Amino acid sequence: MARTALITGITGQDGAYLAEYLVKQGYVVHGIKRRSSSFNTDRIDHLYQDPHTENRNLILHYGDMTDSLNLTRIIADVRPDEIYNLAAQSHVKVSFDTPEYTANVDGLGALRILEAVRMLGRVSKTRVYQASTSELYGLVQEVPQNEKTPFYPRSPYAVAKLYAYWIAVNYREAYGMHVSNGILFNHESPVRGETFVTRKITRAVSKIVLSNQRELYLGNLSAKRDWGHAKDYVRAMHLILQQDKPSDYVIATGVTTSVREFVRLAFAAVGVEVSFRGEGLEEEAVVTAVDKEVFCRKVSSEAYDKFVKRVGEKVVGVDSNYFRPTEVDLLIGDPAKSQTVLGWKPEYDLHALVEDMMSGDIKLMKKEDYLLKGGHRVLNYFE
Ligand code: NAP
Ligand code: F7E
Repeated sequence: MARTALITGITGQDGAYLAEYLVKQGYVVHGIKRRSSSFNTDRIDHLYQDPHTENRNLILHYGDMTDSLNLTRIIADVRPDEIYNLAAQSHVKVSFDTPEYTANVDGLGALRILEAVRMLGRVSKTRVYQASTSELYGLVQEVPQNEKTPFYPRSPYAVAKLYAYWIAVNYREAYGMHVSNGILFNHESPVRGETFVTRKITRAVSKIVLSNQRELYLGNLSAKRDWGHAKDYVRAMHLILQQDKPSDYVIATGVTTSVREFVRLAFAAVGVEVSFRGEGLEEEAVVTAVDKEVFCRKVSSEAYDKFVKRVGEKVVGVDSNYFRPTEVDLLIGDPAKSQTVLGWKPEYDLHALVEDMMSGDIKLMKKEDYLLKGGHRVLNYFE
């Protein structure tokens, strides 16, 4: 019998990669999708099966993390072997604007899932993965951060996720439930949400080199993050639920990089050298050189002729609107436990991640350009 997984947040970055991975492993995957005025299934369209198809391995259900009746009914109907609770209002800056909603979805949402499993008598039948986060470390108390590092959350998002982390631990200890926290450090991909900093950078750099945008504005360029690839991180989620005993795991690369350096790497991926000058709100990046061979190969020779005229010009500036009321300055994870216990190792390093994101966005921006000029092709991120 195929195993059954239920993924909340299946339309998000991780939900899409996880669904693809589990379908390949032979699972029947159920996903919860909230109602929206547009389809919002771009990331999983390549997996979608018409409801009239027999023996489907991807089935979507309408639902919402704020609706416990709905979540309970879905869990009762699906009777999953594994639940991956990935749904969240996941943007840290937005959580300062929507703190109550974030607490409801990210904090109480986790409780609703756990309590539904318990009420339905599925404690020994359903394993639960809770999407915890390196944001829990916030104002870091130790460098690097491991499973024993004390938490110090710095945003409504992180505080909501702190509740979810501890309610998961509590259900494990109180009821013997197989529930585990994956404390995942930042992970990105070509389908990362467009307003997270890495994707904001790779999209903008792609538009800038295609001469469709002049400048990119960012917030704190000095923030440092431990960035990995989502494709590697969903493998870790699955491994965590395959362990005999539930536990909590840090998933990270062990390498940290500043936002400023990520910008430099994104331009470098298409043969453009930029250098930073000035400080604080006056800091900016200017183009210092263009490698013709790399640029023509990665972008196009047509675009080269236009872009090369921008040597010496500003392409990146700072806008204080992107600063956060309380910032997380430095994150770097210690993945020793996940490497030894789970045998997990990432395949992508930062350079491979930047390459993947830049080639995805160059392709996408060329298509958007084509659409703007009257083409009618449907954009599909996974093409
Ligand atoms: P994401 O791309 O923002 O996806 C979030 C998913 O949650 C989307 O499918 C979204 O639906 C859904 N969602 C939001 N509010 C909902 C609600 N009220 N009811 C039902 N579904 C709702 O996030 P991600 O990067 O894939 O991250 C997955 C999980 O891991 C999140 O819990 C995040 O907080 C956590 N996490 C992420 C990272 C990271 O670096 N990516 C690191 C650590 C932890 P829509 O598509 O309709 O918006
Ligand atoms: O910011 C700085 C910003 O929004 C990273 C979520 O997936 O990972 C993510 O949270 C850093 C911060 O991710 C801009 O101030 C500078 O220091 O890409 P981000 P995040 O806040 O680390 C964790 C692990 C999660 O759990 C979350 O769900 O970059 N930064 N300039 C900027 N950030 C953004 N978004 N936009 C800027 O213009």
